Amino acid sequence: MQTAATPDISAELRQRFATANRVLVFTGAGVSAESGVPTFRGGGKTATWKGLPFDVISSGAMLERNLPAVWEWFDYRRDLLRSIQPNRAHRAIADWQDRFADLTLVTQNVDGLHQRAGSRSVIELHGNIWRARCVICQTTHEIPLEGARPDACGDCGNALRPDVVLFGELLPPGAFEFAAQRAARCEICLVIGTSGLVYPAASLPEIAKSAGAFVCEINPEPTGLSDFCDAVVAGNAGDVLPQI
Ligand code: BV8
Ligand code: ZN
Repeated sequence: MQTAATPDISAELRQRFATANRVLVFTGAGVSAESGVPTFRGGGKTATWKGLPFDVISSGAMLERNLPAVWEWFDYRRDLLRSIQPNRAHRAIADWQDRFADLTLVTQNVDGLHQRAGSRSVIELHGNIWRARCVICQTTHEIPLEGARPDACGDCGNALRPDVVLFGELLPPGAFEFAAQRAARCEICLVIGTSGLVYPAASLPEIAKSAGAFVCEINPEPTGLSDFCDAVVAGNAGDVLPQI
């Protein structure tokens, strides 16, 4: 059994990494787990809120019914994030921007930790917890790391909502299409810290694979995507990424 500190990285993966130009990195909650952000479906700390399962409180239907409850859930999560730092996995991915000619980072996460670690152009398929959006004119407002969030739209005075894609809601226009285009061109697709259950995001590795990319999963657990990956490195992202 490999210990966490010596993940099993094949010579083939190293070789491909050494020669690749176009790399797509696809991340999920697992890349933030070592920073202390609870994942949604792994381990004991599955996210529920006041007895409501995650995909109920984080749904478009709940937002329509009870916006204040959804704000309370997101305010709570932002409070947790205030004292959380990016981890070695986020930093390794940020370093790769200068290592590959053409690196695309696509994340399902809303925590903004990739940006705080120095990643520049991040495709956020599910939005960002540090942004609010007007329910009427769609104007977005940054939410400061410290201090209260704006409670009404600065342009039209109407209510704001989290600028996050909830279950049953459409992804930001163009975000998925752009990510799919990049997935169809990449040589290597790294699938890091995702259970691969949420669509359409989870179809990106399949798009990369069918376009001929070498797909490698990095996750301590097997997932629904593991079987079609060309390589699987069983380990924590914070241990594995700095060693690839
Ligand atoms: C859409 C923002 C189309 C919110 C998120 C029924 C009703 C409504 C919709 C559906 C339905 N059935 C299916 C759907 C579609 C639904 C979907 O796919 N549901 C799944 C669950 C069945 N998708 C949608 O609703 C999407 N929209 O389809 O619209 C449409 C068409 C017409 C009309 C209307 C709509 C929108 C999906 C976006 C939902 N929002 N987040 C919030 O954060 O509160 S998704 C949410 O799950 C997070 O963003 C998260 O990132 C994402 C995926 O989870 P993962 O990132 O994979 O995290 P998870 O905890 O699952 O796994 C962690 C992994 O990390 C594990 O494998 C673990 O082993 C690993 N790990 C742990 N530690 C480490 C590690 N790995 C590495 N290192 C470690 N240290
Ligand atoms: Zn407005």
